[in-house]
Amino acid sequence: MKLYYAPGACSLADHIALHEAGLPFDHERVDLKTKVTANGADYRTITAKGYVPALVFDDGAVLTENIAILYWIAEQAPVLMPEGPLGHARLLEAMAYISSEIHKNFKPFFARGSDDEKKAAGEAITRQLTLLASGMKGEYLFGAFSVADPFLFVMLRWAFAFGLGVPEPLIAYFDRIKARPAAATAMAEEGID
Ligand SMILES: N[C@@H](CCC(=O)N[C@@H](CS)C(=O)NCC(=O)O)C(=O)O
Repeated sequence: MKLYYAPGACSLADHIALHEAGLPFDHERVDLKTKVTANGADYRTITAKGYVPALVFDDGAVLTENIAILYWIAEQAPVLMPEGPLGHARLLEAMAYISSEIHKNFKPFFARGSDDEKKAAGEAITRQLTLLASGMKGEYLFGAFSVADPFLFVMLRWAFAFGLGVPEPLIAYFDRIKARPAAATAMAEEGID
């Protein structure tokens, strides 16, 4: 299978999770401006959505959306998700919050929003990160590392890059994930630090 990614984009979460799961996979970079992949393919022929991530299986099936890809990875490596039906629902709950609330709020920073839009979005992100931090069960969101953690890691990486307020527990949390071999490998493969 192959992960299509852009360096430091939300696809970094899937990239880290695939390494955490120990799954063999290839990866190919996508230029999000031109929609051309490193091998010269038109990315829109791989997924009409045109955005990363996309995971292409050996039989040609294409899976998109961070929540779906991260959940699929956790199904292959159940150690990466909290146990039981409620645990699985809690994982989806956390990833839905990261995707539809936090990720969405970064839009003004990536799409040249006004200063007012960035200020409001930045404050909302800090509130949302604080809420997640208050529910943390230990070293990671659910105590043990799960696929929701690399997703939050990417949001934190962006928050630091844009100078947003990050609550204290998530600063140590960020460093903890960054020190994991899977994160170091994925970031080296994407050429970012
Ligand atoms: N709902 C999608 C959103 C993915 C997304 O926004 N990807 C961004 C990078 S973080 C992207 O590829 N943007 C380029 C574009 O939309 O043209 C998901 O969660 O997978």
